[in-house]
Amino acid sequence: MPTQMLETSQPVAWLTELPPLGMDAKSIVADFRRYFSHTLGRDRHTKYAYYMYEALVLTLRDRLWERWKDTRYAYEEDGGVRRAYYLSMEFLMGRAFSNAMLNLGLTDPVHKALQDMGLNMEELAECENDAGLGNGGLGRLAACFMDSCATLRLPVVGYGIRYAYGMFRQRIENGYQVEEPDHWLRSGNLWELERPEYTQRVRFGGRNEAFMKPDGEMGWRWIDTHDVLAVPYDVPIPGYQNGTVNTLRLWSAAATDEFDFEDFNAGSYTEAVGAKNMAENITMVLYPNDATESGKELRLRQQYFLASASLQDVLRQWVRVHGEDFTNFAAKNCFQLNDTHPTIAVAELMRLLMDEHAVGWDLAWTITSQVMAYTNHTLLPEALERWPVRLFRQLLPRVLDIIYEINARFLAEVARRWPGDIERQGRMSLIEEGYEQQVRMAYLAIVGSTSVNGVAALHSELLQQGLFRDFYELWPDKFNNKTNGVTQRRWLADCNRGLNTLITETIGAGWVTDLEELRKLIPYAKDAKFGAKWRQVKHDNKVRLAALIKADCGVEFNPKAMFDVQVKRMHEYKRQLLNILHVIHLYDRIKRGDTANWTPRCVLLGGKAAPGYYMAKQIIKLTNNVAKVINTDADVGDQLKLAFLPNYRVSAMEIICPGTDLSEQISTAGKEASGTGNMKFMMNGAVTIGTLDGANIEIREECGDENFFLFGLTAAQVEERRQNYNPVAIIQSDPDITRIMHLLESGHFNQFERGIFDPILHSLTSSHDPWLTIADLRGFLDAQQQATLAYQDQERWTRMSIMNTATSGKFSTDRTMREYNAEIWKLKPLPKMPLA
Ligand code: 26Q
Repeated sequence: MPTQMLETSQPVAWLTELPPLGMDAKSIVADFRRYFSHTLGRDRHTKYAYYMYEALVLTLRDRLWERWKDTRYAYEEDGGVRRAYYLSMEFLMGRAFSNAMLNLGLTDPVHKALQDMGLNMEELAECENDAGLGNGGLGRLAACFMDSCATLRLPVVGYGIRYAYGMFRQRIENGYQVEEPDHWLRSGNLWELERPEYTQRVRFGGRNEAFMKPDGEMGWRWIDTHDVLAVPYDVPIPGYQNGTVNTLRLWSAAATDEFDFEDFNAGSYTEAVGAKNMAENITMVLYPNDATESGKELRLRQQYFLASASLQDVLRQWVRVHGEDFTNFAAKNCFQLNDTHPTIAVAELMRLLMDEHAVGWDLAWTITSQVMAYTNHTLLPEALERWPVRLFRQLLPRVLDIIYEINARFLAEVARRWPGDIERQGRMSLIEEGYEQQVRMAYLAIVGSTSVNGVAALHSELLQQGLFRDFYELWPDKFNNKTNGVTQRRWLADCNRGLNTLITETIGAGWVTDLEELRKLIPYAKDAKFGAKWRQVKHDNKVRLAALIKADCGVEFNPKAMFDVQVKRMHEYKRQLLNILHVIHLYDRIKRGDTANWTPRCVLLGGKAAPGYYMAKQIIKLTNNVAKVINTDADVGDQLKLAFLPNYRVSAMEIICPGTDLSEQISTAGKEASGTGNMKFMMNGAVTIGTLDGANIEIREECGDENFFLFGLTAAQVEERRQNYNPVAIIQSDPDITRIMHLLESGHFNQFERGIFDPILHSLTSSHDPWLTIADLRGFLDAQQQATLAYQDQERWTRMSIMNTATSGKFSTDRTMREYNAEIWKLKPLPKMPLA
């Protein structure tokens, strides 16, 4: 880490201000050649595409770097512009290469440059590992938000963790999921810039000590701590062809120097190195659960590490400009908490302001509760984060004291509002009593924030009426909805080049930054010539997807068949099982010769199961076993195929969603907060078969009932049905369902693996099945039949497909970010940049 400060050598302007780099093919070729030979030292004997990729990235990177600096300077104007910080344990960025090219406006010049050099773009792009620093929806949402903020020129900084191992890689062995570590940094990461000069120190352990402050008040010191360094790595986030490059700052843990000194001086070299390991463990691995991993100490360390390092970083920048005067802090800063994971920031900001910056409780609380905003992403009560008080006391004693004080003051407010309502105080307390006391992180987030939002209309409504009802009664104005979105740059313009070209030829390119413009396609839905071109693009995308499936699953998908896709994390509430039951039904029909007027289908599933989630893993196994039976049965042939794509990830979705006809969004109503895969499919012209859950409701509102296959109980009906649910009666009274269940129970899909699917069968037939799979099965089979009929009429299907794309404008994160900004952040867009 650099320590020597500049004294006599000052960086004068001409030293750091360079003339703009060329944005044409010729300049790119020149830089590429120089990087390849001079920087990388490669020659004509090179055998690895990676070095070509590296030379190209270095070329692109220079062009990012120069815009990045301009953006940083713009942030500093007028003593610093008001900023928002997006705090998230996950940023599921995927690949950066193609996106950087698109957003820099270099796609065509680089294409030409590579052509001139005789190189293949796809081959080079394949060299990049996905940055898989997230589990699924919540992490990818953060990534889409970053793209939209940069495109809207909003001064937003992302703060996250630079995990050495991202989301595990999934292999399938004998039908079962096997997890492998994702060492994504092995060959380095050209997209990041280490910034050791902004290292922060994060404390753990130790104890609280009281002392008398000069003014006679009592103060607290947190002493005997074990400290860890947080080293930032900055990742550039380019806006779409606007010269703005925002920052994603990812923290990596490192041992402090004194860590080593103490132990080295005691003569224990190995213990010292061991201790170093302990510190650096903090950012070693992403927790692969997309629900809470209860009570894991390392996870709490990660959360505090992110919150503390990020807040200290912001306070450092504040103090550098404003000194220790915090009166304007809330006017210039706000923090969006991506779920409860970084919520400890509420207590940590209180601690830093009071203990490190001598601010009194009242001002510290005014600031904190004005700058924090909380987004909830789940309705499953069991997924609400709770941490044992014992763990807090041991790891973060000073922070725990502050949480207790926040709680005491909060409960006094509750008592003032509802005098004598002890039960309500117990319900609303930040501390859950019981066998083991727990901190309720969601309640800490609500109490400490100025805004609480859900991620789709239904979800926000259910939060207010259910999970957070008491809080909604107390503070109705805090609660609001911000329906999710996805960025159309990655999820249409870049991943679906064919459709991009067709759309742009037809209605111009305005949709890339204003997705509502896709509505201009509506008149073309009835245009036969346009429809034929639309079908051709979809066909080409299906050919590409089929090649991926052939390569990774060994299964042949015929592009003429309907491509029916469900890719997402494996979860019982998402009901991949319901999908499999339909596939078994189709298989059963084929075997019975009930195939008059048949429409061939290729069904694709993909998704990771949390390593400890037994049922989710069994569902993967079932999918693979059913696939094997179907795909090897000569009677079935091309009429039906089933494949499970291993290692579902961002870069796979970029090939999957353009080639999908039918998008499966079939969660139990009231369980999927929003969903965002549903939006990617819609944008790429897939038609949805789905329940009235999450953002499906809004998708259907936008595209129209006639362009959506609806089935299933509503959220309200689901709650009612639980009271008297008898799946066995449903099975017995419906011959189709009887046969499906019989095939499963007879062991037809597990001939030599007796009993392995018993737990699945048991859950399906239990009157306590929380996901009510059998209750929705009849409706699902009927809706699937409707989809089949619609697909047989290719003109009709094409109209539905076009209408889905044409009405997907609402689901751009540009819209989502505008809403966050208008109602929560209130940021002024940065001025137009010189190098747009
Ligand atoms: C928490 C504590 C300890 C370990 C792990 C976790 C953890 C990690 C990830 C808990 C939850 C997650 C991820 C949740 C998630 O992805 N939720 C999804 O968020 C999307 C974006 O809002 C929604 O569209 C989905 O409906 C929602 O399921």
